[in-house]
Amino acid sequence: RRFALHGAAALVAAPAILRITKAHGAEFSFKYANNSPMNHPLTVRPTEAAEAIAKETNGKVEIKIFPNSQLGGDTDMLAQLRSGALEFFTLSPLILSVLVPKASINGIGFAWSSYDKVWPAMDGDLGAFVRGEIQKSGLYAFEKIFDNGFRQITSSTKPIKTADDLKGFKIRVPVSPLWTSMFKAFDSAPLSINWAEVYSSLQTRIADGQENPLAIIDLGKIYEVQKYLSVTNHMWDGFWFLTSQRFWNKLPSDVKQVIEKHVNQAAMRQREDMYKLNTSLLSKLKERGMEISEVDTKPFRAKLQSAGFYKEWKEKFGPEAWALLEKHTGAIS
Ligand code: X2X
Repeated sequence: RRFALHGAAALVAAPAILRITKAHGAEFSFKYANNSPMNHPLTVRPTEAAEAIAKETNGKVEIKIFPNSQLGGDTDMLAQLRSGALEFFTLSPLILSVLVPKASINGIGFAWSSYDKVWPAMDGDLGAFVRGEIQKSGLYAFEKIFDNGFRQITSSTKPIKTADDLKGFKIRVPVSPLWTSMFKAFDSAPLSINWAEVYSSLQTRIADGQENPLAIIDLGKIYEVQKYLSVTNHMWDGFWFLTSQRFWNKLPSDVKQVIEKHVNQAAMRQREDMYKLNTSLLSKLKERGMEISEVDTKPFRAKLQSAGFYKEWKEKFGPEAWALLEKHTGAIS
């Protein structure tokens, strides 16, 4: 539809359009989209990268930023990326697993004890394995994964303190088989909903709870519609910076290099921002009125074990991927 409009406008006012194009000077104009708020580091750092890319290419490469699910929910944006309507997009590996099944491996419940284990794995062989799987799907993931964080459970109805409290709990999860499976293993009633609709689904009580890192709970104003927060750290989640090979392979290599360099740098800075947010926001969320529970996570993990969750996913991911995971996390099951 947009192309048609441009075409018509060009017929009517060709000289003006030519002048604008020339003054503007960008030879390549691309879009980067995400699901995150304007002030979230996943928007802020790629915006800086876009500025650095424009500067280094003397304005030849322009990347416009579309945060906050402006272009649609995550699963819509993934479809746009694949069809070529969108050039760059950051997505949780767990949601990406609807296309690349093994991409969700980092999301196994209670696998990671700390970031010290996460980064060497994702920057090393586990991340390389997943990027290889992504490559097979026709997409391309930049080397450095961005951080989302360790996820915590929130609720509007009751504090979640034990694995039993999750029984029958209507919890929103992102659109991803691993997420649904994990909360089914807790005997919860998981609802798959894109982030774009989470606030309203909690407000209207379609779901009673959700789970996310502290940064998104704060910047997404989830505290306005949720009362209780349990520090479960049940999963580590990131965002792959994705493009499609069909698009990417057509770019001149100097352009590719500049983009990749600045995006990978943005990822490293974004990780630092996220670390600061995710380790400092608990007291702020308390001030905002949330009731915080520190929970013993061992029984949660035992519940996943007895429900057969680890066994099932070990088989699904297969021995190669599982061995790479356990090399970094230690034995999981
Ligand atoms: O959808 C979510 O919960 C979020 C914001 O954490 C992701 O992007 C996976």
